[in-house]
Amino acid sequence: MVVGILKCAYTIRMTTENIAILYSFRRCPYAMRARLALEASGCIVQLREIVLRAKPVHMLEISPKGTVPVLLLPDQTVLEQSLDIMYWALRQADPEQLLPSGAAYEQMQQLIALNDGPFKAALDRYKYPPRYTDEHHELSPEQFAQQQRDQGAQHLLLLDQRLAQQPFLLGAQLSMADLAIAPFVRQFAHTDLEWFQQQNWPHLWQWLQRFLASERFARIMHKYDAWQSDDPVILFPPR
Ligand SMILES: N[C@@H](CCC(=O)N[C@@H](CS)C(=O)NCC(=O)O)C(=O)O
Repeated sequence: MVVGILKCAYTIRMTTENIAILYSFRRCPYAMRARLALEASGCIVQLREIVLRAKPVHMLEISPKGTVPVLLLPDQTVLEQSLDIMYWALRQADPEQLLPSGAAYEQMQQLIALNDGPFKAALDRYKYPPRYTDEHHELSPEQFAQQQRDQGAQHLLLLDQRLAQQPFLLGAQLSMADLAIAPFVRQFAHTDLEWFQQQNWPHLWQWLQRFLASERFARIMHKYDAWQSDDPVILFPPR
């Protein structure tokens, strides 16, 4: 039985026996960006919510590195990097033209590299200083966290400058860059929301608020119980 007739090329060929499987974790920013792109593409997948401390055996069989998101395609291809899942989804269908091309594509790659590299490193250290005690040296955990917060803030100030010129990271329209980066800015903001709100980055704050208030964000943050192997199929995005 065909269960989805949408623009997404993969979904048009999809049958109930042949639906891609997404292993996901609701609060993970990498999984969020994957779900955002899937939602934007109109591609339907079966969602399996996981608990990080008890990963499903099947997930580890197809992707032994043990991180989410993981997407298993009907032809058994495994996509185990969030960006690969975003590209896959938007190449299936991109009704809002979120995938940039030319110079904008290069800019997006640079922004994502800064986000996933130095910004994410600072975010992790700011959020979880006890995990990095060997890097604290003479600093107290609080001083270390503050140092890392300030490093992350340098990057956010650059995003704010960009957003002072244009409503979205690459220009006048929402793009994959916004979807790939906003979940990480959200996580940084929520580490100490009061501090975040006091900073002088009004354009970044507005951009984040628009993202958090969007219907799309609400849809990808729908809550699911942790998946059990005998559960019925749960289709994502939710109807
Ligand atoms: N490079 C990966 C990173 C994914 C990642 O690190 N996900 C975290 C959750 S946010 C994870 O699964 N960590 C494994 C663990 O904590 O056991 C991607 O882009 O998908």
